[in-house]
Amino acid sequence: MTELILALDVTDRDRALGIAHVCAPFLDAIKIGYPLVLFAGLEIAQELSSLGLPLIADFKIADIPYTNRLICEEVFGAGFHAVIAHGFPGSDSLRACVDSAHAHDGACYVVAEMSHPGAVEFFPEVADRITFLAMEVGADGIIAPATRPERIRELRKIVGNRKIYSPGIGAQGGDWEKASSFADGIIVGRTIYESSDPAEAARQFSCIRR
Ligand code: OMP
Repeated sequence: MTELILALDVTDRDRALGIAHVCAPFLDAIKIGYPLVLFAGLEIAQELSSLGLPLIADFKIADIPYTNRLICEEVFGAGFHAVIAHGFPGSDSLRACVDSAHAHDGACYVVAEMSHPGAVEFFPEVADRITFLAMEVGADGIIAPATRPERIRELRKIVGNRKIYSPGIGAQGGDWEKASSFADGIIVGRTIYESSDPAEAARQFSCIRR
């Protein structure tokens, strides 16, 4: 079964809560990033906690180890269950995120390669190294692009049984079928939350992914 993760990049607290509630039965996790947290605060994690779903904080953390640790402590203290971090700042920075996540019984996922068109300018050259680093420091998995499913397949060789979550389905042009044959989970935002019926859109993903 491929997991379905809702990217809740909605900049209105009440709308975000409403969409999360109606979609929840079809989801395996909710990913929340700057767009929603900047509007609604980290408290949004507590407000979503009654859904009983893992909450992934997508801050693409990319700082020095000390600052990374401070960020992670705030995020896990607020009730999130996982963080997404960048690997390019290096092993010490990434290890700070992984160690903080594991100290809270949480998870850390590392951006190996991004999904947007501009990602081809830098990422393909470093994606393998970032993925090896993620495995070396004990990260729980990586983020890899649904827009380039052949890259997910390649990175799988490094990741083994650890998780690959894949964004870029729908609005960015990625195909769910190809991505879900190589990834453990798909991350879907606009195709669900901009739908006239978000619950039905989530339900459809939840059917086709099994
Ligand atoms: P939609 O394009 O609306 O489905 O949203 C995709 C979600 O995945 C957004 O929250 C992005 O920030 C996130 N994302 C990417 O789109 N591409 C990446 O390479 C990495 C991420 C991510 O780390 O989640």
